[in-house]
Amino acid sequence: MAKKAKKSKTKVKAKSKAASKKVVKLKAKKPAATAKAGNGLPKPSSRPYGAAGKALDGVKILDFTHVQSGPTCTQLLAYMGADCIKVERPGVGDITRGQLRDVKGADSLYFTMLNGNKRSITIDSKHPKGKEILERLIKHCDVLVENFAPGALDRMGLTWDYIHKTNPRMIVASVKGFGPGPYEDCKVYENVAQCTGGAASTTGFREGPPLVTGAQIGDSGTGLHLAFGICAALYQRTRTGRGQKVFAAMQDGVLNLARVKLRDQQRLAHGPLTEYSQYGEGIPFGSATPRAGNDSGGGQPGWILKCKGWESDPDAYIYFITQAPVWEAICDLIGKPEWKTDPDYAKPPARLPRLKSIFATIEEWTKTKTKFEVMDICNQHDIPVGPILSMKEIAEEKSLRDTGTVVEVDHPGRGKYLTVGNPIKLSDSPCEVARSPLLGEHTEEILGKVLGYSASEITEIKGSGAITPQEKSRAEAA
Ligand code: CAO
Repeated sequence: MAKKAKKSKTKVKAKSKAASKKVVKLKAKKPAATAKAGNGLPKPSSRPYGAAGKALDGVKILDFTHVQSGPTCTQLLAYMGADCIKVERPGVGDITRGQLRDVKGADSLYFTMLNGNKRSITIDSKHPKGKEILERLIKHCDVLVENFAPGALDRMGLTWDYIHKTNPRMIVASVKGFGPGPYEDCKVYENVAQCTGGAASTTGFREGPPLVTGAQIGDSGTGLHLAFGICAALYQRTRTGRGQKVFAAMQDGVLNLARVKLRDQQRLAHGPLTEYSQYGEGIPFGSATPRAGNDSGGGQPGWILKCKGWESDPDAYIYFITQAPVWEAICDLIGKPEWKTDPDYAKPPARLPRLKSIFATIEEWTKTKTKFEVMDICNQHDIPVGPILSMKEIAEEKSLRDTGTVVEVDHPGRGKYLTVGNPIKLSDSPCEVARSPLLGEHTEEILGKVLGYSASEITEIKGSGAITPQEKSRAEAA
């Protein structure tokens, strides 16, 4: 045995000798190897982190988005440094400016929280002069982003063929409700996507109807998918030099976020889903993934439990995960040390049929403490739990303000408001959140400074009706 070990040691030595020989060889080829390691990139900047510009500096976006899905996408790109030029209908603008208004006459929070860091230009895209301005914008920009109803962009004359001919480098990014298929022509809003993407049928309690979630996974979720596609297309363009179409269907985006439920659909063919509390309750499974209440979507069972004050505070709850590695600590905390060795509780498979009664027992303990006390105590033992935070608590949370995830900005029409800053933090691309633009606030600036129209041309454009409201639009906006 000892001999064998010695032999293999020698082998290792021989191998490492060969390896060091290889290193010597590589060293001899130093200039070529260095060039390859650099991957054709410039020398690393010597500027301090955060002082070398922003990730998408120089990227120009022709932002034809409205409502939520598209604006979410372009706001993220703007947070990353892109110049977002939002084109809006004269006199009307993005419909959300006036929806769910809280301050009379001012842009709504619906609009202001989705359109920060952008510039606004009003153009009637169906007016001949408006079309001419748009052509200049298409030549100027890198990406056109839109989420009109199916066919609307084509009806404006902005077909892929026309755009690609006008600017072969332009990336055309679209959100639609559905991909090609029976529903491709349908208009879609958030909850339609949640329902058709598999989220609603798998959300809620088994005994109740399907449920939509408060998180806007159809709109904001798809906007996020689209932003990722745009960044990938921008990167590919650095090699190909040409633009491409980027398409994100809301149904697909929701399904991507609900993929664990499609996982469970396939598992059903092989037996019951033992981590669903339905299994422990002895209720048979049907042919499709059922609603699972507050069961965890992963392999570690969890549930929402009442905490001190639950009788009067609708958010006095905590999500509690009975993660297997900390099971013994949970037993000690809740006063059930005997469960550590009891064969009915000691191992995860034994616990699965008893989840309901186990969580009821843990709840007797959590009910004696506030959700924050439970959080503190459990974290000392590495037990994963999460308090149910109300929007009020989130708005007031200092750490979210400190990281720039919740930001207060000032607006000339409505005063100070809170918005969500960039949820994605880049160490070399700082994000300063700016207020949303007023309708057409930058029209003249863009016509003159970006598109090169002279002062007399701008006067002529103003007189043409291409950037000012027609009587009908004025009436609609009122
Ligand atoms: N100048 C002139 N006309 C303009 C214009 C401009 N600057 N901007 C928009 N318009 C016109 C469009 O050309 C369109 O006219 P046509 O119907 O004659 O072609 C019209 O305004 C309305 O556009 P729309 O159909 O997109 O808007 P809508 O309010 O009827 O529908 C929505 C809204 C969201 C259902 C639809 O746009 C849609 O399905 N979008 C794709 C999916 C999506 O993003 N949904 C998320 C919405 S957020 O919940």
